[in-house]
Amino acid sequence: MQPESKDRLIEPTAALVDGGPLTESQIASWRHQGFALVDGLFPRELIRNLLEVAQARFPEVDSDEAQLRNDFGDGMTFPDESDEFNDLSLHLRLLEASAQLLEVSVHDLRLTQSDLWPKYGRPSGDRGRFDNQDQRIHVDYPNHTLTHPASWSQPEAVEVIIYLCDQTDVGGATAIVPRKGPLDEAYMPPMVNTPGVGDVPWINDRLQAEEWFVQHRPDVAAFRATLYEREVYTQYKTGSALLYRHDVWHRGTPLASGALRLAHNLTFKKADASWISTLHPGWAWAMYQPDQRMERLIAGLRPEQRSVLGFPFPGDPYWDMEKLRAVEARYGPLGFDASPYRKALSWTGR
Ligand SMILES: O=C(O)CCC(=O)C(=O)O
Ligand SMILES: [Fe+2]
Repeated sequence: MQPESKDRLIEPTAALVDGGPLTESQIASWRHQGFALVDGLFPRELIRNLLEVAQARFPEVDSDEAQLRNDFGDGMTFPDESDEFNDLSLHLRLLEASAQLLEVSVHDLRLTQSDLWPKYGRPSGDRGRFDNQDQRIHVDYPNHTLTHPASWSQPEAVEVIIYLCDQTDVGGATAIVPRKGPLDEAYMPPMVNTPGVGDVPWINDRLQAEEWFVQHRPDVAAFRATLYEREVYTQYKTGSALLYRHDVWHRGTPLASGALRLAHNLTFKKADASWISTLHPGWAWAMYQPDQRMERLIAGLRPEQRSVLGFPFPGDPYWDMEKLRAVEARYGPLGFDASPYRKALSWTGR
């Protein structure tokens, strides 16, 4: 299940330096094939600093603790105490890229996932059915949405993996099955032939999941075998972003034994897609943290970034002068600038 021929390796392509940030061909790749692997979205320094923070946060590769980590629990989640993590989660170039893909304004996006987790390379052998080293091919929608993704031409969310390492150093490419077009058998809805959906048990490990299908659903096992045959593999670099969708077949592949891969996963949805859940505690829950990270973040963000957390945008009918004064009283001491909201309010005369 490792990449053999060069045409199965996907190299990142550069984002635009000014404007965009995604190029027409990156947008077309996401829209038609279901993904784009993009470089140059973020300042190198931000990525470098976040990598340092994350390396200090997680167990060392050769520790016993590292060997026990076999899934994506216990990562860093938004809002973290690290400014770098929060800055990357709401980086304007990332928001603009997601807005381009979903064809909405940045302030009509909502953040529903931001977590960073380590993956440790471990020797092969039976690692258990929930192990994430060599994942079964899957789609991500089941643990993001209460319903089923809308038709392909009406995407409701963008998923992102920002890699903080180089694939050539650590392995662990993400395997993806590019969609061939509207008649592609692999992408005919409903997409239910995957572990954890309907009466199929949730199994993460590839060998054990496929064994289950061979035993219980041989026709589905044959279908899934075609997915593995069609995989391509991300040759990511430090700072590359994989932009994909909740309805794209993909999976994590094994790391080099003894290696550590750090990756930051995010999802942005369209504001009105209430059926797509936020994966973490509600953002206001962090207002209980003694370090006041969330208050400081809200106070310092730009209006469109606040809006991505659900804070009403300037001009939103939510606002009247009383509410604005109260919110200003709350965050003003931390540097909140109410003027964009006040200006929009003066236009509407409320
Ligand atoms: O680790 C990867 O490259 C992909 C992970 C993934 O698809 C998942 O955990 O859902
Ligand atoms: Fe996934």
